[in-house]
Amino acid sequence: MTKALLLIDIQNGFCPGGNLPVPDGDQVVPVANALIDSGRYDLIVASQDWHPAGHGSFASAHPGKAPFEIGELSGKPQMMWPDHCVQGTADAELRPDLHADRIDFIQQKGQNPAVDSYSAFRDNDQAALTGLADYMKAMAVTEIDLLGLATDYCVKFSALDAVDMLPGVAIRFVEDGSRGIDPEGVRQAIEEMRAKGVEIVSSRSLLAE
Ligand code: VGL
Ligand code: ZN
Repeated sequence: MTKALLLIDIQNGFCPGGNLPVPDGDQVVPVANALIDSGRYDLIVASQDWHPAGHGSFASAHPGKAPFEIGELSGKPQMMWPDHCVQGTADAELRPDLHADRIDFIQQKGQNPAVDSYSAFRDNDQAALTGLADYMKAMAVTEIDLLGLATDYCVKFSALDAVDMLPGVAIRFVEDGSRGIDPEGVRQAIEEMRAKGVEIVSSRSLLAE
């Protein structure tokens, strides 16, 4: 058994004070740290939203569009985000209070300005792979517990892709280690994950195993 912990986008930009703050986003850090420090994982991976300046998901790249409106990117509907997680800025750094010295591998994503990439495994158009699925296969991963930011975007799409791209691997979503942008979106995300076979768990139950 190779147990992996997958930490999704626990970055300054998605926490209070960041450019795309998720309500209470910083509260996932102690949960992530407790799991990191538990010693129960053979492999710890973090994803990092890593956009070039002027990325096509930014409202600022679309004249007349405001953040959180629906726009278009490469001919497809795209949520217009505030500028966030620009490569090399403090906004894109992992949270400084995350126990990052224990992280084995960081998967960056979202570098292509013409397509967004919510999932840590592939772009939203499902064409370009990040390489994370192959990495996890090479490491013979059998279980993935995932958590982070934001439940209704990057966490959800990463979980759904993990089910599709890593057949036979047990995927679990750690609910108390995750926060979302929109409460209704979070409710739907949890339903979608559950329907796809993702187990919904708490850090307390994991730490008691
Ligand atoms: C995310 C919106 C835009 C996320 C990333 O990490 O959930 N959301 N980029
Ligand atoms: Zn982004």
